[in-house]
Amino acid sequence: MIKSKPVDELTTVPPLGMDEESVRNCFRYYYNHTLGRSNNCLATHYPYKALSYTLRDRLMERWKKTRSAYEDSDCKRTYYLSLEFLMGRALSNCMLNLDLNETVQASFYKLGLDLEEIADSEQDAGLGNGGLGRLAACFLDSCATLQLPVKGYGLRYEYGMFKQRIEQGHQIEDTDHWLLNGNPWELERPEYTQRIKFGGYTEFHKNNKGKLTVYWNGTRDVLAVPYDIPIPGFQNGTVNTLRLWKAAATDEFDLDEFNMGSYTEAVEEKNSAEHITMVLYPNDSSENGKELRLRQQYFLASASLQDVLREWLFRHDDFSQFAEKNCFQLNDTHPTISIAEFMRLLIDEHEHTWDEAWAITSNSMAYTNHTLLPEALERWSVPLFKSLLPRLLEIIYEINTRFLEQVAMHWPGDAQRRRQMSIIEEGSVPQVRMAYLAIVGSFSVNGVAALHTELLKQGLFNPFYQLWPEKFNNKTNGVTPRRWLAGCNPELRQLISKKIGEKWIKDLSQLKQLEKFVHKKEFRKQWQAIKKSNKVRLAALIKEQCQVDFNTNALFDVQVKRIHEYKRQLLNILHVIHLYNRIKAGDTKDWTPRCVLIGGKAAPGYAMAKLTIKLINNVANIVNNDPQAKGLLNVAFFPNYNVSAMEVICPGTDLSEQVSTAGKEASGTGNMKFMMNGALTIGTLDGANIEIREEVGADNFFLFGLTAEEIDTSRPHYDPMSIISNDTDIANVMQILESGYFNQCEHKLFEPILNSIKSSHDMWMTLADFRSYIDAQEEVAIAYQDTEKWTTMSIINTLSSGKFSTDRTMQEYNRDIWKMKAVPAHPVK
Ligand code: 26Q
Repeated sequence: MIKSKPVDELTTVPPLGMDEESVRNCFRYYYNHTLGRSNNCLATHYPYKALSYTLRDRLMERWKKTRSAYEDSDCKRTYYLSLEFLMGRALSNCMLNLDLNETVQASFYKLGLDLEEIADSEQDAGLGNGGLGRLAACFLDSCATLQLPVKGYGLRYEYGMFKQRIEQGHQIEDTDHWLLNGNPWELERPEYTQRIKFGGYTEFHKNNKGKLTVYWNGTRDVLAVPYDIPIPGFQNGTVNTLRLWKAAATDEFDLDEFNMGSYTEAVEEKNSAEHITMVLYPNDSSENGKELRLRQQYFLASASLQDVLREWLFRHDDFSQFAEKNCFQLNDTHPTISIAEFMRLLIDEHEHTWDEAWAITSNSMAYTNHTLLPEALERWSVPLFKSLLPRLLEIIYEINTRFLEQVAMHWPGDAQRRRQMSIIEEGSVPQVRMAYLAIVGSFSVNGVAALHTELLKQGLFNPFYQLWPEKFNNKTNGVTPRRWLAGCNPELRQLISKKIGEKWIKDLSQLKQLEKFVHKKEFRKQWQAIKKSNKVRLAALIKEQCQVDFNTNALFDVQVKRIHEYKRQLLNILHVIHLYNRIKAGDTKDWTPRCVLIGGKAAPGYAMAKLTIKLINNVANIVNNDPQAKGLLNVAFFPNYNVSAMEVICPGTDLSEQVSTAGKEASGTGNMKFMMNGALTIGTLDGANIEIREEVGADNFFLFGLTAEEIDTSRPHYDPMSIISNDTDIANVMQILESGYFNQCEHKLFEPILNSIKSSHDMWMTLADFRSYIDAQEEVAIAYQDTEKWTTMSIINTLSSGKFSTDRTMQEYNRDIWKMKAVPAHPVK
C-alpha cells in the first residue's frame, strides 16, 4: 500500500454527499473512528472496510427508498429462489453503479492510497459452483437496473466454493472461509427470523370446527436468520435485496440429557443445527442424494416462503390476490421442495382447502431447467424424505395421485405412461423425481437457450410437453454488461462511449452503432491497443499464478469453466498435443504462436475431471520446458478460477473455447462474456453458441463438430479405434500419450483417460470431433495472422453481443412469466 500521507482523524459523522470531499471525510471517519486504525497500519483490509462502509451508507438511503416505493405501489413481486448466488466482489461494482468511480479515485489520490490494491483485497463471495450461480447474480443486477421488484433468496454459506491449489499437477481443495474478517455488505435482520421444522411425525385431528387438520409434531426445529445484501441498479437510485439465510440453533435444549447431567451433549445439538448453512456443495453436474443437501433445500424453501407470507399478510387479509401479485422463480430443481412446502403452509397453517392451495401454488411457481444430463436430474429417496420431512412427503404423494388422474384422463388405459410420468419412481428404493414435481407444480417451465428448450420438449420432458405444451418456453441466458464489459474492461468502455455515448450500458443493443466505425483506421488502432493492454494485464496475472510466460504477441486461446467430460477440456489438450507433435516434427512453416490457458475446478469426487487437470498440467510442464516449443506454444493451467479471475481473463482473450459435445451444454454464459469483450469463438453447435453464431454471422465464428442430431444418430456406430487408424495426426497424438511421454515417472497414470477416449461407449464422443476441431483451429491460426481481418472480426463480435445482456433476458422473463411493472425508487433528497 502506498501511503505517503497520514489519514487525518475525523470524529464527527460527515454528510452523505456524493462529492469528493464528503466521500473522503466519510472514509476518514470510518477508518479512524469506527475501525480505530492509526496512520501507520499497513493492512489493505481496513481501508477496504472503511471504503465499503462509506459506499454502503450511500446505498442505504436508496435501499429504503426502493423498499418504500415497492410498498407504496403494492406492486407485483418476484422471488428468485436459488441455492447459489455467485456474486464475486461487491466494492467496484458498487462504485460503478453509484457512479462514484472517479470520485473515489480522486479521494484516494488525495489520501495517498492505492484503490486498485484495496479493491483487489476483497474476498469473492463464492456462493455458487458455476454457470447457474453466476446467472442468478447477473439476473439480480439486471432486475435492479430495470427497476423490477425482484428479491433473491439464498443461503449464507459459511464456506463458499472451495479454493483450488495445484500441487504437482493435482488439484488440492482448501476451504473458503470468506466471512473470517467480516462482511461489510451484509445487514443482519434478526427481527425476521423464521422457524424451520425437521423430522417428527404427523397427526390428523378434527379441529373445533370439525375440519380435519394435520399437525406436524415431534420436530427438531432450526432457526433461519436473514442477512440482507444490497443489489444496486446502474445509476438509477434502485437498490434491491438479496436475502441469505443462516441456520441457528433454537434455545431449546434436550432437557432429558440436560437433566441427566449431559450438559455438553445437550449443547452439542446446536452444532448440528448450524451445520445446515456451513458449506456449499461443490458438485455441479451430478445429483448426490445426501441428507444435508435436502436439509439445505428445505431450509431455504421454508424460510423464504414463510418470509413472503409474513410480508403478504402484513398488508393483505387473505390470499385471493396472492398469485396475481407474487411469483417464485425456481433456479433448477434445487428449491423445488417449495411447491410442497407452500401447499403445507397454506393448508396446515392458513386453513386453505387443497384446491384453493393448489390454485395459489401452481399459479405462482415457475421452474427453470439448466441441464440435459440425465445423471444430473435430482431424485430423493422416499425413506430419506419420510424421515426428514414426513409431512412434505404426504403432500407430494397427494400431488402425484391427483396428477396421475390427469394423466389417465389424457391417456386412458396407459399404465406405462403413468409409470413413466409419475413423480414417484418405483423401484427397490422408490425415489421422488424433483424435476417432475417442478413441472407439475409450476405454470411455466423454461430452458436457457433455444436448442436446450427444444431438446427438453422433444426429449427429456416430452410427455409433459405433450400434456401441457403451453407451459414450456425458452429464455436464452445472458450476462450483465455492467460487470462483464463496463466494469472489467474500462478501456474498452471508454472507447465505446466516446463513439456512441454511454447508453449502451443500459441498452446493449446499441453496440450495433459501432458498425460505423469498424473500418475507421483510428478506431481499429485503438481497439487493437486495448486488446493488447488487456493481454499484458492477463499475462502478468498468469505469470503470478502459474509461473508461465505468455508472449502477448501470441494468440491467447482460453478455456475456463468447470472441468467436466461433456465440456471436453480433453479435446482442447489433445489439440495442444497435436500442435506439440507438429513442432517436434519440424512442421512449423507459417506458424502462429499460441498461448493456451485452461482453468476450472473439478468436483472433489469426480476422478476423471481431476485426472484431466493432472494431464493438462503435465502437458504444460513438458511443452513450456521444451526449447523447441519456445516462442511457438505455451500452456498454463489457471488455479482457483473464479469470478474475479474471469474479470481479468475475458478482456485479454483472443479465442474462446466452447467445445462441448453438442446437445450437452444447456447454454453456457462464459461464451457470452468472451464475445462481449471481442474474443472470437471456436465452438460446436451447442447451447447458446448457436445463437452467438447467428448474431455474429457464420464468417465470424469458427464452427466445428457434429450437431446434436448427428451425435445421436452416429452414436450407435461410433468407432474411435477406426478414427485413430485412419488419421495420422490423431494416431500420433494417441501414440505420444500412450508412450508415457507426459507421465514419465507416473506409470500408466492416464490410462483411464486413454481408455475412455478409445471406448466406443465414450459418452462424449471426443474423437468424433477431433479432426474437424484440428481443421477449425488451423483456420483460426491463419485468420490470426491477418491482423486486420482478425480485428474486424473482433469488433463485430462485440457489436453483435447485444442479445446476450441479462437485461434482455430479464425483460423476456418479465414479459412472459412474471408480468410485473417496473417501479422507480423514490428519489433521494
Ligand atoms: C445438485 C445436487 C446436489 C448438490 C449439487 C447439485 C448441483 C449444484 C449446481 C447441480 C447443478 C449445479 C449447477 C449447474 C449449472 O451451473 N448449470 C449450468 O447453468 C448455466 C446457466 O443456465 C448454463 O449456462 C450451463 O450450460 C449449465 O451447465
